[in-house]
Amino acid sequence: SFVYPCFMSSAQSPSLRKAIYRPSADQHRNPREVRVKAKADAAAESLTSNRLIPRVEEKDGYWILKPEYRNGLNPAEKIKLEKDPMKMFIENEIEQLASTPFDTVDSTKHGKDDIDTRLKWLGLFHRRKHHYGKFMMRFKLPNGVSSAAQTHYLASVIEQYGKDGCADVTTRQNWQIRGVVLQDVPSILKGLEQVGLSSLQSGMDNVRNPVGNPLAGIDPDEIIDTRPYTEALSDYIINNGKGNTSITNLPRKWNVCVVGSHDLYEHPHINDLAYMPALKEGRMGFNLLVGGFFSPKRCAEAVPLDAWVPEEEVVAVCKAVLETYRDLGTRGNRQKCRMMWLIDELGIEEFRSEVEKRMVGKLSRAANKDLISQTWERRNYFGVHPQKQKGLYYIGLHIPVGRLQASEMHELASLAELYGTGELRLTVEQNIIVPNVQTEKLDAFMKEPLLTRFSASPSLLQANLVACTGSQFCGMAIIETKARAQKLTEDLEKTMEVTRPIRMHWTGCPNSCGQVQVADIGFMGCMARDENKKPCEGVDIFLGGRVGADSHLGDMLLSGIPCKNLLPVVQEILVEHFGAKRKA
Ligand code: SRM
Ligand code: SF4
Repeated sequence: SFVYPCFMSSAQSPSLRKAIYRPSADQHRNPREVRVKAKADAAAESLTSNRLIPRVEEKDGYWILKPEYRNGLNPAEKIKLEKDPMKMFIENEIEQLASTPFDTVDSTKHGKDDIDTRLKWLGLFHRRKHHYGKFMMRFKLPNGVSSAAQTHYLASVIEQYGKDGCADVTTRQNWQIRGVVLQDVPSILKGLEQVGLSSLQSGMDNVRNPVGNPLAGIDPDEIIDTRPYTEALSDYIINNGKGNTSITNLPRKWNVCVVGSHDLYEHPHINDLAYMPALKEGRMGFNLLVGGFFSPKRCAEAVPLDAWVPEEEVVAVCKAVLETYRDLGTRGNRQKCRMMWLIDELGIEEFRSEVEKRMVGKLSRAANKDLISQTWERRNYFGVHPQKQKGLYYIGLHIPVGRLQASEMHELASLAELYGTGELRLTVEQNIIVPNVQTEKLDAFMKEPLLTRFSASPSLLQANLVACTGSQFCGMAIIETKARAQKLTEDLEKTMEVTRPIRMHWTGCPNSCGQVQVADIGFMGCMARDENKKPCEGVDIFLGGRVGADSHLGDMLLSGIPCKNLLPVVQEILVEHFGAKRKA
């Protein structure tokens, strides 16, 4: 039988069994209530009343750490203390920064901190390591809905940067654009405002893009249209594009999603706050999950808060959860600052009562059951599907590893205008859905040449392929991801026959932006050793992540596989775990 380059198959090899990374129940596995209860009991015993005193206070409109909590801070906290990053937007410091020569700004520590860190509050990420002087820009695109004007505008920005300019669909159903130079930022910010987009608060210790059902409002089987909620959340988060300083000094990043269908396209189990549609006494509302996150040292699935809110309190409870986290979260070791660490420390009941304190009125206990079917099979959104509106269809298109050039964005937006309403829907698998196409226009749409590149019927291996940015642009990357993911998938298609979709995710480092833990097969970048013991780019391979009703996180199966030896390893995994056959 086939021998892995590093290990035997997991069933056969004792050394591999030892090497398999098994996260403790504490980290991954799913006995949610048991874990939370145990922590709550321990926490209740050890909590002192001082622990519930807020650690931040408002000063001149900004939230800062009280002096008595400034010991042992991590570097990001020190940068925030020196100057609130939102000042660069709210007090328009960006104008002056953009008109100063880049080298001059970059010649002081303060300037470097502005460029590399504080500008992330404006959605600007300096690509110092691989593209000095060039920025990636990220947005708020609630529910992943992009109008034709927005898509054309973003395309027009990147096209002026030639080969440096391109765009990505991200794993939070968002756009990112590349090649931006500082001097252009003030005019880009104005352009964004004109098309109803904002880049505010999209990096560092801020709330990320609110994710919703990509089929919201058009899916005949949806439970609830998530758009009003994701939009309301986004409006609150960035204060309608003016910046919301009350939540821009969080202890760490924070993710939110609103679930709209049984498919759980939104990945509620890996968000810091997830709204699960649930009826209580005949009223529509949401049960809440809290604390899901990934980080290099720990991954945790969200746990129930035992709370239900009616529809009209969606924003109020988000605000209360965020303020609890802002006030009480710790700000030392960056690896221990995500909200789940606070939940663990306080215990879920105490955390819940702190949330309640920050709301007007009482927080209801969870509805007995949410409305998510436990037996639902997650649907494939590629190709043509009827909408709930008679005579209209949506068409799911595959965007290889989420990467687009300016001309392709323009063309997609134009097609959406010609055949639909101009709208595009971005998905967390880095794909795009074109909604609102009339029956009589379907045939012509399906014949459009762009569909040879962005297929409506991608192969079972290509369809759900996800890859984070990787070393082409990301300074944290250990390996290149997007091109490699494509190449391996093409090689697998040539050599293997599969009978069902297989979700392969690539992520360039343990931050897991490419969410390998939710994939059927996940590839996480690491340094490995080749046959001559020389260091080379490699991956740790994850297996068994599930999405949908029985969602849970996958485990590491193999570690340190050199990328160049990957094809036979993955072929074997496909045969052993996914019933694939080798082509003759
Ligand atoms: Fe991420 C940092 C890209 C989704 C966990 N992520 C980064 C940075 C900003 C690092 C940097 O400064 O270079 C990456 C920018 C690279 C670039 O040039 O594009 C980056 N993350 C991405 C994107 C673009 C991956 C993609 O190709 O789609 C995703 C953007 C989403 C968005 O629109 O906002 C992206 N990142 C995620 C996700 C997935 C999710 O949200 O479902 C995660 C794991 C989930 C989570 O956060 O709980 C994720 N990114 C991280 C982390 C680890 C966080 C932690 O608590 O340790 C970092 C590093 C950090 O924050 O210290 C990070
Ligand atoms: Fe960069 Fe790592 Fe995130 Fe990939 S997983 S985008 S390499 S930080």
